[in-house]
Amino acid sequence: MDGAALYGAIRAAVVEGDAERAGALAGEALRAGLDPLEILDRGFTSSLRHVGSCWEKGELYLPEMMLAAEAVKAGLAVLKPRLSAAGASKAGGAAPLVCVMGTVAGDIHDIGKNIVGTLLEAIGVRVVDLGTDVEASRFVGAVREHGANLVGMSALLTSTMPAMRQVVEALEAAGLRRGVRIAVGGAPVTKAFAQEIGADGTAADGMGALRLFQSLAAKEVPGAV
Ligand code: B1M
Repeated sequence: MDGAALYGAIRAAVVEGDAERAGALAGEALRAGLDPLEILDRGFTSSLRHVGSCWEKGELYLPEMMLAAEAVKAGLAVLKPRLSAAGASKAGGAAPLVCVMGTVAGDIHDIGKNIVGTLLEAIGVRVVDLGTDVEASRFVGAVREHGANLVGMSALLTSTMPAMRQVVEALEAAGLRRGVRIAVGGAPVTKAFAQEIGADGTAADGMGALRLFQSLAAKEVPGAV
């Protein structure tokens, strides 16, 4: 199969929620010499966005969206080692940094967070992944426990975006805010929102997140503890 046919097949596998086929196609696309970041973006995440808009229009049911997400995860698992290499070569360098990362309270979307985490690890950042539905107090505890100097939050729902502000406030209340740089992201998050809640920046995609974290790390980050 050529590139266009592979991307078509990946889209079909994601829409049909066929995780086994999605994983196999990710491997086939790598063997065909396609760029892992492009496979992720053109093949998998754009298909998931398509699934999301079909669901919004009532053309798909929630279980179908869940299966589509599982298919993307299967593809991501195959791409992960090669994505790490791509992230390292495109971003360059290595930084002795610790990032506490999580999807905020009330939100269980984790695909974007996992992609960002994978790329960060590729440039030498130690990522402490707290998972999904993470309360502000857990971010605070993890920053303290791991001496983190970076915090990354993800939110995909407009209703869970306010939880990001709560994390910033909780870090302030714990006296940890000055020691960390905070990045926020996820489809509904804007630059204006990031500024409004007192975060240090946001990015629209994985490579943007890498650039953001690198520029934040270049500023003086004393560490939380
Ligand atoms: Co959800 N969902 N979902 N969902 N879901 C959305 C977000 C939605 C936009 C769909 C739609 O209406 N079109 C909508 C939100 C509407 C809104 O709030 N305005 C929605 C809804 C409503 C819901 C439920 C409420 C549905 C329901 O139950 N009735 C429910 C909520 C559950 C909850 O969280 N409490 C729900 C559930 C689910 C599934 C479980 C089925 C599944 C998630 C599976 C999983 O993640 N394990 C799911 C999915 C798959 C989606 C869509 C289709 C795709 C999300 C995704 O993974 N995108 C989504 C539609 C859409 O986004 N268009 C949708 C791919 C991913 C790579 O992109 O996460 O944006 P993204 O990450 C990007 C960037 O944003 C950025 O880089 C990443 C890589 O490029 N980025 C960062 C992300 N985090 C970053 C952090 C950074 C920097 C950059 O710094 C720290």
